[in-house]
Amino acid sequence: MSLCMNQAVVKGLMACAPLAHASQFAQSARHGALGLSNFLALQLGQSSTSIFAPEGTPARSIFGLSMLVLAICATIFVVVAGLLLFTVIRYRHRPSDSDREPPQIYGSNQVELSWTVIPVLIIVVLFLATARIIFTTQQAPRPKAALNVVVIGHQYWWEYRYPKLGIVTANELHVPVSDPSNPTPTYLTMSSADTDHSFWVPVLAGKMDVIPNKINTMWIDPDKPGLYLGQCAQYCGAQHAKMLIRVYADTPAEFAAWIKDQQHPALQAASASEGRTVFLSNACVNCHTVSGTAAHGTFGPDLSHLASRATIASGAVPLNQQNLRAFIDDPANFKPGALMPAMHLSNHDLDAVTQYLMTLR
Ligand code: HEC
Ligand SMILES: [Cu+2]
Repeated sequence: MSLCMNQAVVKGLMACAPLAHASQFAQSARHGALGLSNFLALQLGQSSTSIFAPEGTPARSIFGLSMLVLAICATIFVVVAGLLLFTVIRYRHRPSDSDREPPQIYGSNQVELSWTVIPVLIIVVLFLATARIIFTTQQAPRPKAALNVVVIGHQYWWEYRYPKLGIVTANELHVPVSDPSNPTPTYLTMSSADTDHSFWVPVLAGKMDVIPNKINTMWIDPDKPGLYLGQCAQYCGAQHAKMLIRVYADTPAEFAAWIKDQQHPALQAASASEGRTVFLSNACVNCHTVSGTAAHGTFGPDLSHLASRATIASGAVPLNQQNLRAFIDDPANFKPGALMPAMHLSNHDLDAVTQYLMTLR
């Protein structure tokens, strides 16, 4: 985990420090350590996927730990580099030096003990601090009010199932905001339908691998309402980069309303009956489910409430009539390599089916 965390820090640094910030960085660095920590908090905290701006318990404890690791490593760097610099300058070659070799010292218990014992102590501290965070995160008592969501990774989209609520949705995860005085964390039970994926919403928690034939679990407890972004963090194929994660932390009222909407069977608007016929008479039904119809496919995302989502194709593009039509016409318009074939519908059918799907709130 500590290795993982270091990777996270490095990745976060690389991902969140665009070049435009380089000059500000230099400026802050000149103001010394305080400037640097301000820089980290302000500049890196601005990115919506910054590991330096945690908004939930697991992410916050991981952030604390990574700051400790960073501080210890920075101290070691300063001490070692300082001693090296001192030695290089103080004992540099001078014209007055003789060419004779200086006396060679073989074996020094003091020196050898110090460079064995000190690193061992540092490793023990890092190990204990990391183990403590792993245990407090994994063994945290699970409150009764906790929500359970099953997360299934697919090439290149996310399936979310709420077994107790009878809800199935895709790509946009809704969870209740968790009030620290009355926590309602969301427990994720995760597996994969095909290959390895990794669920990572940096502001909420660490990464969790999503692996076929294995069930992994994690929990999140966003304490502010809002949208939290993430990304599949394990290379899983051609469109891995467009396997985005959107977690909506809803207020209790919003969440209750969302549940109610999702529990309704899909709308059967009379105005869209032509598009429904196109949908039901094409291969769409083999891959997609629309509740209350004959479409029970599970290879692709559940479309029963497609129009209640803000994006399509796992966060690749915003949902609107134009994007939806272009996607159904040929998914490669946005996601070359997506596992939905271009269905070669006529323009007329394409318009009708797009209109139908836009009614599925
Ligand atoms: C062979 C299976 C297959 C068929 C047939 C198929 N799809 Fe898909 N569809 C998928 C997959 C897989 C995805 C997920 C693509 C991604 O995001 O990577 C998808 C995604 C979608 C999405 C975006 C859903 C979302 O929540 O982002 C829509 C809309 C959609 N399909 C509509 C249709 C329509 C309409 C038809 C019929 C004309 C159809 N599909 C036929 C497999 C299929
Ligand atoms: Cu993936």
